[in-house]
Amino acid sequence: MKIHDLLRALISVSEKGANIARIIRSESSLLELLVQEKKGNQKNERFVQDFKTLADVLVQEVVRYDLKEKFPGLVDSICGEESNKFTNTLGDSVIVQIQDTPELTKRLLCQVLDDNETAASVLADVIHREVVAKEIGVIDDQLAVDLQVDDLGVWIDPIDSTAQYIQGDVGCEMDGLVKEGLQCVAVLIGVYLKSSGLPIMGVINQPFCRVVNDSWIGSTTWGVCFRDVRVNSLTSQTQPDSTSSNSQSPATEDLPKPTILISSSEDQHIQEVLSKKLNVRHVTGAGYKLLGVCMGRAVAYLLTKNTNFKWDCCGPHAVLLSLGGGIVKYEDFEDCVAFGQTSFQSIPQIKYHKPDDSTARGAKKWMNVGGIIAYSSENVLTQLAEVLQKS
Ligand code: 2IP
Ligand code: CA
Repeated sequence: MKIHDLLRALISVSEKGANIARIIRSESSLLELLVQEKKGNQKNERFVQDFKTLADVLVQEVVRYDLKEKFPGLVDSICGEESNKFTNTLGDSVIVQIQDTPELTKRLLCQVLDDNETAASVLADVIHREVVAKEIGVIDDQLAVDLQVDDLGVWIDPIDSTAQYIQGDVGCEMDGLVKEGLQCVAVLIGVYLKSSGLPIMGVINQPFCRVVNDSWIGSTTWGVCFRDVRVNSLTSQTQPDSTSSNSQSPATEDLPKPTILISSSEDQHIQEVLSKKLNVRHVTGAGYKLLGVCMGRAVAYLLTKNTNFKWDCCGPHAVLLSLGGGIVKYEDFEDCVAFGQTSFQSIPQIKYHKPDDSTARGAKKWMNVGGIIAYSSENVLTQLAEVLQKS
């Protein structure tokens, strides 16, 4: 398999996932299911207590099914955020997997959707609809490099920012970023090497990027960082790094403060420290914050807590590496700062092949323990260290 074959497949399957996400919000029969909360008796004997879980699982399973069809060797190496096993209160289980025909998929969906034929049929139709990948064009030559299938692992976050997806508000943009809203939703797919644990390819698909004629238009960002191949969909659009020195630049005091993205649940003390030298913005969604850094709308995303996961970071991490940035563990960086280090190249990048905490169970097993710093270039770490050292 060549890099461009897998990349094309990731881009089209992410687009299929994005289509499912958009259709669920635009078809009234499905939207109704998405926003309704089943309570009390209504939950009894049902497989899907909340349709949002099914929406997540469907996107994940479509990605799994399509990749498996194209690259059978990948089948046991594709992992996602969600479990595809639905169990009702009577203890019966249904495994949601895409079937080989729309009719069979519809029949399976009917089981978990309480015989809602309309919803099952709309979903089966979009799941089996062919999506053609956007052309990745002239860079194909650079991407004609062989990959060893048995060394590849895939992480899928089918719908990142699920809460924003359900709420369905349109976020108001300021300097190219929204605080919250449908724009924060992302389908994230990352490929890593099992041998090194490092990401090599990633796709960030924003199903709800902007509204044109009352319809949502999506946007896809991708990147590859494998051996000496560094290619991405952004390079020509990336903003100049506001932290790099340039003799033509205005005096430092005239420069706007660089932007750093954080979660609204971030530790208060660190927020105060960062605010002294940086423009701190609360933005929802791990994937959306990482996309913001990739697009040059912020120089970094800092998270001190254990609240994000391998599937949140793997795809965007590959894009950042392709741009000369990266993602390291916040605690490792903090230690270097405490020791007065000024170079941060020795800090290992976050890895994706094994749990950070091998004793953890369930989703926690795949938590990024010790927080993260995602950065657009090495200079950003130096600048952040100065800010933290002075605190
Ligand atoms: C969530 C989602 C949240 C994010 C959290 C992720 O993923 O991206 O928005 O928290 O880290 O795990 P925050 O917005 O505070 O950064 P999901 O929606 O897939 O559960
Ligand atoms: Ca997520």
